[in-house]
Amino acid sequence: SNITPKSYESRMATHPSPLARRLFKIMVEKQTNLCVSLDVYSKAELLQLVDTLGPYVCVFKTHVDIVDDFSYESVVEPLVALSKKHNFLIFEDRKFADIGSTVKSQYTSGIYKIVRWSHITNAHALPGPGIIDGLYAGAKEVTDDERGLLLLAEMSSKGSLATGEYTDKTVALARGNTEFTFGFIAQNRLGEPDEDFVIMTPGVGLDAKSDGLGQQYRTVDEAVSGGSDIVIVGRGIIGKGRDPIAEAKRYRDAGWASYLARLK
Ligand code: 5IU
Repeated sequence: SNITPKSYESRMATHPSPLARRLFKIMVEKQTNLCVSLDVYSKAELLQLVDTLGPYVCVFKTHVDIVDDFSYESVVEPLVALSKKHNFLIFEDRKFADIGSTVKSQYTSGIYKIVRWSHITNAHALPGPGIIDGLYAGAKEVTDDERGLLLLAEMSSKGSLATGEYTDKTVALARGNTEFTFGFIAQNRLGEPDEDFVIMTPGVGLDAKSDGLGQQYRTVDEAVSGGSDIVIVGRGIIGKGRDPIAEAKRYRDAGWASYLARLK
């Protein structure tokens, strides 16, 4: 759809998902639509990046299963404390893909217990509506806090199979529970003009076009003018040889400028 999304402020008042309303509030207060992706191996590095970049982001995206020295007490507890200190949401990029019963267990149990601390998570639409039902049941069972799910409607990687009819059917699935399924990981705005799905977009970089392993980068402005609400940036900010604070400011400023331009 080429309809321009409304302001974050107005969507903060009307979105069907409590989690999305909380997210828009943070974005408006901090004037940022930047999500930093933290694919790092050590908990010390993870927590240090979160504390220094916290002021510039609305969301941190994690892959806690790649942290070599992970423990719940030494990673999750300080991460949750930092989310309160800096007012951001946590997005564990778990990409669930199994049947409802299994994903419910994966979301709530094991060493990660994702639902307890991650405000946002994501899932493939491949298994059908049971995957949403399972995750929603897990959230309701474990916590009274707001939780939200993003479906993977499109991917940034070269040759992705999530296109066309698959993407359309993913959008249709999300309509079944918009209180929980508040948006998509996607490269473009999705849904009808009268619907409000939050679009979070990976594959954003201002310096590189690709990474040699299938990742494809677009600029911040390409993403936001195409309907992205939140840009997800990893190595462009925390990659080897970069100054993470300087880069976070650069991407935050670029993201907010593109958002303001889109409103005009
Ligand atoms: N990620 C993508 N593309 C996608 C999806 C997830 O890059 O389509 I779905 C993840 C992978 C990585 C982050 O954790 O987003 C992007 O990191 P870089 O900005 O370093 O490429």
